[in-house]
Amino acid sequence: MNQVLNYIGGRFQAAASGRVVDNRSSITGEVLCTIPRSDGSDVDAAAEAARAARQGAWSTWTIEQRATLLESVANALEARMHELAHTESQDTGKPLRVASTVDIPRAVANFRFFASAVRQHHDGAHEMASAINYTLRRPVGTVGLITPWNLPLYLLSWKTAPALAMGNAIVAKPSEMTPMTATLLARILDEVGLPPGVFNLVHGLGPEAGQAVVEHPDISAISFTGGTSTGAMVGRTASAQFKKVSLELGGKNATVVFDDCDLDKTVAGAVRAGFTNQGQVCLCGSRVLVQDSVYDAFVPRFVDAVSNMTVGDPEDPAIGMGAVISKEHREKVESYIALAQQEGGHVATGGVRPDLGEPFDSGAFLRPTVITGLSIDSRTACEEIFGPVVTVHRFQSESDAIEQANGVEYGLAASVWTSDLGRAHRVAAALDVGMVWVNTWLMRDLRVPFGGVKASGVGREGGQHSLEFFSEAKNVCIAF
Ligand code: TXE
Repeated sequence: MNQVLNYIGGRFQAAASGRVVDNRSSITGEVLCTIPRSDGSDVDAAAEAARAARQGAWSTWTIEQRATLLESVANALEARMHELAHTESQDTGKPLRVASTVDIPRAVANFRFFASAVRQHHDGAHEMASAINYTLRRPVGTVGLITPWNLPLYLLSWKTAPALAMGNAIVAKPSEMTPMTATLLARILDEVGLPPGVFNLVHGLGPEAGQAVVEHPDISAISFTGGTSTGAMVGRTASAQFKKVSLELGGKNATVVFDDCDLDKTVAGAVRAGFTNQGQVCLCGSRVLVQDSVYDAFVPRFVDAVSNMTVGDPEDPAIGMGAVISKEHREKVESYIALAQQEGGHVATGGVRPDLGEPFDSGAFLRPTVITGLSIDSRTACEEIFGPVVTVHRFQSESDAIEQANGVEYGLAASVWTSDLGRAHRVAAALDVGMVWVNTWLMRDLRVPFGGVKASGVGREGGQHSLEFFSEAKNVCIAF
């Protein structure tokens, strides 16, 4: 895949301007491919193709036809699992093992799940003394899907499947840093017979192609996953045009460790929560809050487990962590490690680049890092780093734990580790977040609401929440 193309109106094509941007490997630093540097004119063409598709045969497709198509997409993704996983790993730097067991299987599951969910979705009827109300669900129209680089196909499929299920047309803008599996998805949608113009893919830079999607008057809803500051801009622009908006943004999630936890499970869980996908998941537990009475038992075991993690060639099945997304991102993460030391933190493990030899020394690898001794309100402990860096803090009581966990601008997720059922319920209820896991992390049921509060976003995705976001409810009241 030397040159990735846009997919507009059923045709693979370059940007109208002919301009391209390089997409570099974070594993070796080499150019993997070029992508079209699309601008407003490409987004206009995509929105026009989407409008034509909505006015064409697509509007007559039944729920059953759309669900069957989603199943065909799932089957086609599954048949190309190896190619997709390999491409995702090369494009992101994540271990091939992770792409093969998490990212691509989840993309398959997203299409299967929404095929089933849309068949079963129903709205209630409300009877009155002399009338009955019922709700019709109509597509929103053309929807803009803007996705990040950390879980490229996983997140694009999480939005594409429910948007198609509800009969919308799509203009998708994947991250410029990870364009490749989106292009493979476009090929698959083409092959399984989605009518031209229903799914359009526009590659390019955020402030150019992404901004044009958000601003386009014919795009009626925006589903965005990405950074909080970008999300704020997207929200402002889209709301001013009365578009529906779903914003899934950043997090600074707490892993809360009580002294009555199962220590073995908690250490393993905290490592997984901290460092999955090189710490580049919005749900990652990047602040570990540990009860004082178990701090000295937990921290050395946690640090030891992190020290033993392997970092290197993403194709090596035994590897624990691959590369972060880019050298620029590694520099940002390293600047936080330097800041932590200025703020009085102690690097208990990591903080350095591994010595892997070429070609990997030209990539963006970083040892997993644990920092202790920081104040809970230090910048390092409060700002989203989005890399393999975890800070560890002490707390005394349940109420301290809740106060510390809630003391950040974000409110996405938390995990609570305890064997006291009452405490689990109390703490889960008191945390200002959209999702709480107890004695686990990132265990997902696709039916449940997904999303955050405060600076972590607006709205919920998942199950009926996604189907409702990607449709408009219309009430019909019939008098007897
Ligand atoms: O995200 P951006 P970036 C966080 C994380 C990371 C930071 C920046 O902290 O370090 O965000 O990452 C498109 N109008 N997360 O720079 O910029 C962009 O092209 C419309 C958290 O990658 O938010 C891409 O497709 N679109 C996160 C998408 O927005 C614009 C995952 C996300 O890019 C745009 C990733 C604009 N003006 C990063 N500017 C999570 N919550 O999972 C950019 N884009």
